[in-house]
Amino acid sequence: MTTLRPLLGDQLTRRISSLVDIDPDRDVVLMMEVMEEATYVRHHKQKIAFLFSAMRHFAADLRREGIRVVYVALDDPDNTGSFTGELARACAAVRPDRVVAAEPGEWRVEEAMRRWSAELGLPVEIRPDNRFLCSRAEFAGWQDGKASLVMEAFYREMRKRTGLLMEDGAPEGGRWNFDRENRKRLPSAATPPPPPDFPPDDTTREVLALVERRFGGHFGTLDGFRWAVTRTDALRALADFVENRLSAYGDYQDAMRQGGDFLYHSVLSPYLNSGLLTPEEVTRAAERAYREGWAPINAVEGFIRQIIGWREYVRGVYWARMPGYAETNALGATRPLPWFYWSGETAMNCLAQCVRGTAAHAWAHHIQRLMVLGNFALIAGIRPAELEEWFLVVYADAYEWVELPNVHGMILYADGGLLGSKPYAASGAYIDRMSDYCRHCRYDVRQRTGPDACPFNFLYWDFVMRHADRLAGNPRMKMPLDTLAKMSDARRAELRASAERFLLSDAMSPDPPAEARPGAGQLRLL
Ligand code: FAD
Ligand code: DLZ
Ligand code: SF4
Repeated sequence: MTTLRPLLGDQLTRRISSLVDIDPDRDVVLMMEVMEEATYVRHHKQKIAFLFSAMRHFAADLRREGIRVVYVALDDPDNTGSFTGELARACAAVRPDRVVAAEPGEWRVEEAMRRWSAELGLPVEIRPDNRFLCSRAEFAGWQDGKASLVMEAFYREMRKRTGLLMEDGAPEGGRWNFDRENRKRLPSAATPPPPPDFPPDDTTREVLALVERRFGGHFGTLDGFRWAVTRTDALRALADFVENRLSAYGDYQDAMRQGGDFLYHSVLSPYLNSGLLTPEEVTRAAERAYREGWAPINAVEGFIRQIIGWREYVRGVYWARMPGYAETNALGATRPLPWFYWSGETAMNCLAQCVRGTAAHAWAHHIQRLMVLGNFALIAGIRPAELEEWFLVVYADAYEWVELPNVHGMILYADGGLLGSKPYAASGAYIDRMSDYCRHCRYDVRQRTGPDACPFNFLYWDFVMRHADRLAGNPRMKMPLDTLAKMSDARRAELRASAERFLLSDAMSPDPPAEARPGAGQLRLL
């Protein structure tokens, strides 16, 4: 019996369920570079280049093992441009008895996969995606009947299940969570060692040229492409993080610095999400560092929580709540996304820095995504679908299963609090406390109203005023609501007027400036 095994671009692990029982003498693996996937949103150029190069290297590894691979390159003249079209073409050539695939990461693709059997007239088996520690079915069982889904409760279950950082059934260090220790400012003398660069080989250079040629107008730059594109190099990136940055990861997890794009973060998300690294090996490597005494508990617990807690949890929420999850807009946000999210051209230095880093690396660290890029969109009332598309486009680690719950739920509170217990809204004071961005900014973070006031300040209070009724019962919003209650009417009116002036100004325009529009020369995308 011949089995055709389609393998998607984010399933690049030899241990994926669709390959575990492969018969190299009869079976065929199908890998496809297709326009539909490259353009359903206009992904950052580095995201496309990273995946195409990693796919080509993975196909070469399979072939070295003696496995037959049908690899459809983007420029193949017969390429139909879609997974379904390419699967039909491969079926006509290979004539398999059946098709075996692993669950995809996105609802959109799974809908197409569910139609494959009828369209091809062949048995199609879709196996559980074993790149995660908690299956969709297990998560569905855990969340069943719960009105709100508390990540910390899920995380503790995962600690017990995996045995990570557990000692005789109790959490290592006597506590489940060391987050309180993980909010330090970065001292000016600290010099975080940068993550390693992996210079492009011939395959990557070919892909970079292809991407520039076919996707030159997409967001971002290919200059300085630094990603590992093989499992061997991804393992090197993991070892480098554990050796050089993990020990300070906890302390400075929430810190930001002008020009410091990576700080002590692992920068492993593109590898985890494409299959080059597994969550087991990454978390075990961190745990080993703790047991061998190179990294403290607050760093290792914090890092492991992101992976077996947040990562598994958001993926569980996505599959348990789709497709309805994407449709809600609990705060009724309708403002279009300002153009500066694409150009980086804004006088708000924190936002300019985060967009610049995103364009340069197709990556930004968590607190930049959460407290700068996300927080601004929340308090300015940006329409969820527009911000979701932006986050899906710009990051090399972005797939809908992880992007959507983070943006729709954690950032925008568009799910009405299913995922987060309160909106992550903050004024400029938070950004000032955790970074040096404000020192380089044209706005004054200490002023709350007027032309020089930091826009995060009046937008924050305007947000609290707009949603005061809805947030009134939330104990985590008590402090700002009490402060608001003590404010005079005149003060409130001033804050509202500053917010309104700013929101209606050119600074918030969703359109590129006239000189950057097509027809007025090259469209300026960073
Ligand atoms: P580290 O800080 O070193 O953390 C280790 C790992 O934990 C990460 O590699 C990642 O796999 C996992 N992780 C950490 N936080 C989260 C989280 N909130 N959700 C899921 N996994 C997490 N992460 C993505 O992988 N893809 C996305 O599209 C994505 N979009 C985000 C959008 C917003 C608005 C926010 C607030 C967060 C988003 N995240 C996303 C989570 C997080 O910001 C990134 O995983 C992290 O910045 C990746 O860098 P790192 O590998 O150095 O992470
Ligand atoms: C993101 C992406 C891109 C840009 N291109 C491809 C591709 O050409 N071929 C492919 O197999 N996968 C690609 N991907 C990743 C897919 O979008 C991803 O596998 C689906 O969204 C399912 O998670
Ligand atoms: Fe951002 Fe406000 Fe600080 Fe400027 S002053 S960097 S806008 S927080």
